[in-house]
Amino acid sequence: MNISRRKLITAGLAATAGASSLAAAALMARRYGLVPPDCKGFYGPGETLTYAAQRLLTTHSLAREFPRTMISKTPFANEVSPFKDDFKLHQPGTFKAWRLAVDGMVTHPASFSLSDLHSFPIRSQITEVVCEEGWSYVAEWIGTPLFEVLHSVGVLPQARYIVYFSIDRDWWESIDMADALHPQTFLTLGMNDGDLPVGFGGPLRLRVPRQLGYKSVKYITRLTATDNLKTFGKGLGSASPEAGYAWYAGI
Ligand SMILES: Nc1nc2c(c(=O)[nH]1)N[C@H]1C(S)=C(S)[C@@H](COP(=O)(O)O)O[C@H]1N2
Ligand SMILES: [Mo]
Repeated sequence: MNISRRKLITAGLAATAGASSLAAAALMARRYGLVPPDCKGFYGPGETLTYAAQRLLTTHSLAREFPRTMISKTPFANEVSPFKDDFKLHQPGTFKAWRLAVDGMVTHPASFSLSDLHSFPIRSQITEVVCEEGWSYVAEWIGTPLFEVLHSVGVLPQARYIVYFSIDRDWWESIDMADALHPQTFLTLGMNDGDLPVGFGGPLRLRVPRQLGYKSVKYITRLTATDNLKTFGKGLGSASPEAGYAWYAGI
């Protein structure tokens, strides 16, 4: 999409939202394929407007990165559900048997060990985790950009979303390809120069720094590429909208 067309649609979205109803803006977003999976219901038109406007304006933007001096001295690990036996089997130790399955709309479905993941290019970023409850912290995250792994399995061009699942069963999320291929979206293996502690999602966490903390799911075991989110859970794109939170949580 060229800039002037993008500007035109954005202006159109803003104008229709301002002038009359959000529903009119949502109609327009639908015409351009900018509708999030949780577009129905009371908050639907608002969600659509947020997602569509963000995608048109900020496709290539980076989440803010911080200098090393701003790394939080005491980062806060949010509480997670009690670990079940399948996780405890991996603890304590080096998570030698941990696997990340990658399947769905890919040419070469694969299952990666942590050391397989370490053989991809490793990058680091100092970004903030922002919880919807109002707290945040800054940390260094070390890992391989998700796009490296997606390229290696050959994601089909028809894929529109990456759905990701945790061993922590209730947690699963999805992101569109703009975020999945974004250079700051990391399969995270380390934090602040060390291994990723279990409290912060170790051994493997997907960091999505352009969205709120709840999209950065801990204990990732599977990724799947799809063109349709309707077949997952209640069809709203992830566990969050099922609990009343937005699927798209851009910051
Ligand atoms: N598997 C799993 N991932 C999760 C959560 C969780 O409870 N389980 N909490 C989420 C929420 S709501 C936030 S704000 C962040 C918190 O990250 P932190 O524990 O590193 O502070 O993790 C997210 N990822
Ligand atoms: Mo959160």
